Amino acid sequence: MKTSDFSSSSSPSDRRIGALLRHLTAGTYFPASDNLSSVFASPTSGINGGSVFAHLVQAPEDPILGVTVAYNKDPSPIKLNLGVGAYRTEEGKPLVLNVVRKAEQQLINDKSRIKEYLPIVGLVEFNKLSAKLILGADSPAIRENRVTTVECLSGTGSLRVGGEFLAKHYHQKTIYITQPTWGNHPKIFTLAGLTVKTYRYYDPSTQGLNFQGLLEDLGAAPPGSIVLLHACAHNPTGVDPTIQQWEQIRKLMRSKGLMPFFDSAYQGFASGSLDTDAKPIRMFVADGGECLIAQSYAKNMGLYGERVGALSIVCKSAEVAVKVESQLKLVIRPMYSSPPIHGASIVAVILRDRNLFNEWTLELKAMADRIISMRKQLFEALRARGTPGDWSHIIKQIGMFTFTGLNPAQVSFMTKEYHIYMTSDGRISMAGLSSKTVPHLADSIHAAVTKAI
Ligand code: PLA
Repeated sequence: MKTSDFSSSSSPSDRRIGALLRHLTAGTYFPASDNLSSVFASPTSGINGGSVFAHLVQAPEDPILGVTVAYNKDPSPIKLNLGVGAYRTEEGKPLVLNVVRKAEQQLINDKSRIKEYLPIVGLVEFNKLSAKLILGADSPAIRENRVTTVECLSGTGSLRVGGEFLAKHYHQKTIYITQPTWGNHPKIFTLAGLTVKTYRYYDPSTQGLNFQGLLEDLGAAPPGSIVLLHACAHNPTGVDPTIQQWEQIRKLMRSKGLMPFFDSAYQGFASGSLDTDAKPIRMFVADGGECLIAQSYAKNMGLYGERVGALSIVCKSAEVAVKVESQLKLVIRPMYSSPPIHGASIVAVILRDRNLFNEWTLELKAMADRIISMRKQLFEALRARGTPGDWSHIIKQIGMFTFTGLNPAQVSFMTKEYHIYMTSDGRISMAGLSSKTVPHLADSIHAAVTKAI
């Protein structure tokens, strides 16, 4: 069929198609003289007329988010999702914080609010308040205008933007991440264009920190390398360095010019205090050196699906910070143009208002306390059952997760026999447990351990 076939046709739709084709053939899409019959006979050109994507293999589900997919398919009434780190109430329900509801109401009532695009860097007030929250209101770096903060798509987006920025503008392209770490870290940084290496962190024999190994590996890293540090509540191990150990890490890293990149996904969730959980970051900032910080409001404000977070880069001078921000904009603009407005507005309302802020800290503390109480209950339940092994790490570990030490076969047994869903590395989200479900989990762990799978 030729282009001209449409122009002589009488039906309005054919005439519209004819006009479209004349437009296309006159432009740069097709040479004007081209016979376009193949466009209509076979819109895409896979083998034997099949899909051009037919060769794709089925990709595996994400190791963490895929657990929820499997959980959703299970019809069992006793099923329990301890995979993804998402807070649940004692009733097993997702929680929207009261302060978040109040902030949203304020936003709805404010008729002057509009839905225009935000600037590339996001909501400016949110950025300022986020920097204050993580660095402290009295931070000299903020006072001296040495910090640039951009709103990003939650923690993940902040890590990705930071990674892309470093890959483009930092002289060292290798990032060291803890062994083990959150499963998305290596993917984020590899796709950002960095080379990912690991440093020793967790010692399975003590179920604690391998501090000696950590110091050795960071000591052997090429000068200037980037080092990813979990600010608090290490995922998946729940093992954090002590403040004294942090100080040693800081001294070593600064002496070798290693670049700290903090992932702060759980501020307030570890200790229940926003300031305590930010301490390691503030120690690094206090020495006047540079660093990057990725913040997430998913967990501490329960804003998971709003995708709200921030990337801060602490620089040596205000002059450098301005240039850094200009380059961050060049990273962000072609990636997603500008970030969403709603979540950042909620956070800004809460952080700017003293009463709402105080209410938030109480709700946050209540979440952290409930998780700590789940740790105690699970530990006690295993002790009561006489489950073989030392389970004291359940109460020693910090934050959302317990790294149980259960192996993949035991995890798969617990899923099959008890409908308990968790990641295959033996991590359980303590935030998904409740007093009602602790006995069921303890039974399943007991069975998995005593059956010696
Ligand atoms: N960094 C760490 C260490 C995390 O554990 C997570 C989330 C993020 C960043 C990113 O969170 P955000 O993008 O939602 O802000 N980890 C979860 C969820 C809670 C996930 O895997 O996406 C987890 O279950 O490990």
